[in-house]
Amino acid sequence: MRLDNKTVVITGASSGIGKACAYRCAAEGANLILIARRSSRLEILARELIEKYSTNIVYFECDVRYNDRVENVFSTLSEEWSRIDYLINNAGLSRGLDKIQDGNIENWDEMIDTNVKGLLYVTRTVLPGMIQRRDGMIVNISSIAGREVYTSGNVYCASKHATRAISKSMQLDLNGTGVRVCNIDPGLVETEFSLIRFRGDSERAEKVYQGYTPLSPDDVADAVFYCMTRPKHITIQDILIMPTDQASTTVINR
Ligand code: 8X3
Repeated sequence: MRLDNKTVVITGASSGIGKACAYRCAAEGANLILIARRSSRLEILARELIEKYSTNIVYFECDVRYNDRVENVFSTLSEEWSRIDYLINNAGLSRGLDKIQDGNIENWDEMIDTNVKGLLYVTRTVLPGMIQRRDGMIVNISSIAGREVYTSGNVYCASKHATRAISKSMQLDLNGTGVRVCNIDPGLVETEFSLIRFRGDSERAEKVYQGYTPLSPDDVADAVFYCMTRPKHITIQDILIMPTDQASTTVINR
């Protein structure tokens, strides 16, 4: 099954897992609505994908922390883009790795506002159309940190536990509507995740992925694509995808 004539929204599409999903969906024939904070990157990505796969793409600079901006993106979509088949809620980030007693309030706000509230805002905006058509799928990219906590992971882990709870809640609330919800929890994926967490400290960030083979963004995009292409009577509710060398958030064979 390909994604020909399907429209896919991807948040956090400018890098990492979001970008890999954009590549995979474009390769499979989907039309893409790409959303991220960094529009210069989206512009380059859109150009590459159009050149390579001749797919239809629109992109929007939008910080999902702000509901009015999210609503504005979707209200400006033309008729041909208004039927959204898939929403990949990927936008998310981590800031800092500090004990809770040393926590930085701005970091906490940014993680909770993006990972939890941003996901809710986009979902709330896209869902009515899916419910009306009795068709659609939401894929929430959460994390192993949504299942376990680790020292100094506190608020990031809390935000991902929330994502997981929201996925489960959506599965309950949307039961019978025809809308499917998949939750994907990756372990360590080599992306800009750690560079952003450590605010550009590349030496510290690189260490996170040394001495073992982490997941690649394409590995996760592959799992997302698997969920997206199941027949309509099947929902993959939950996937935990880990590097073979990672047994838990803290047990890694380096
Ligand atoms: C990222 C995985 O273990 O660094 O979501 O929190 S972890």
